[in-house]
Amino acid sequence: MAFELPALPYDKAGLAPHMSAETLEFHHGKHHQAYVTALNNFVKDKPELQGKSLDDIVKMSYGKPDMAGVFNNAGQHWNHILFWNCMKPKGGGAMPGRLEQKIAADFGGVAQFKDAFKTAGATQFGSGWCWLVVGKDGKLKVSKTPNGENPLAQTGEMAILGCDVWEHSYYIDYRNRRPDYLTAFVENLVNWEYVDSLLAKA
Ligand code: MN3
Repeated sequence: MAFELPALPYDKAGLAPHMSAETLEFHHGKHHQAYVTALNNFVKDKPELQGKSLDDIVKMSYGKPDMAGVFNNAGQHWNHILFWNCMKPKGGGAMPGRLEQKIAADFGGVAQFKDAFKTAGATQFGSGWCWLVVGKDGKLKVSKTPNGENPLAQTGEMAILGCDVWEHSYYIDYRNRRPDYLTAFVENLVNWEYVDSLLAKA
């Protein structure tokens, strides 16, 4: 069965003014769609990928030079599915209590976590992602990855929040001001209830 571009869980204009309908039109409708199309073309030509889940393809193609094209597109499909679900109209604001307590325990406070997350995104050189991850030791941590890589591929750990810092995610709305985009993401876009639901599953 072919992979499909998931519908956005909100209206294209629903994240404005922090993320415009034009950004979502290109980012979801063009960029994410292109990853899905390319992934399906690889799967069609590679019997060993057929019938595999997206998680399996991400893990089995990571770090293999002959599977680089497969990995880049599978990784980006995985990353964007999380990213769209991690945002909502009128996002940001207060976190559910369980999530806030866990973040306070592992980072020393919500403000410290937000600083660490934004710094990871701002210092990722070139294209990539920043993450809030449930580590193997059960503690939350922040990380960053280049291009289409993600914690699932690198360590098998579960990301419960991801922010795209490829230029296509912010250049229409923020031009070169990646830190401003990261602040808007954390303060006005994140769906903390969704992040909390992933923490509960981890
Ligand atoms: Mn993107």
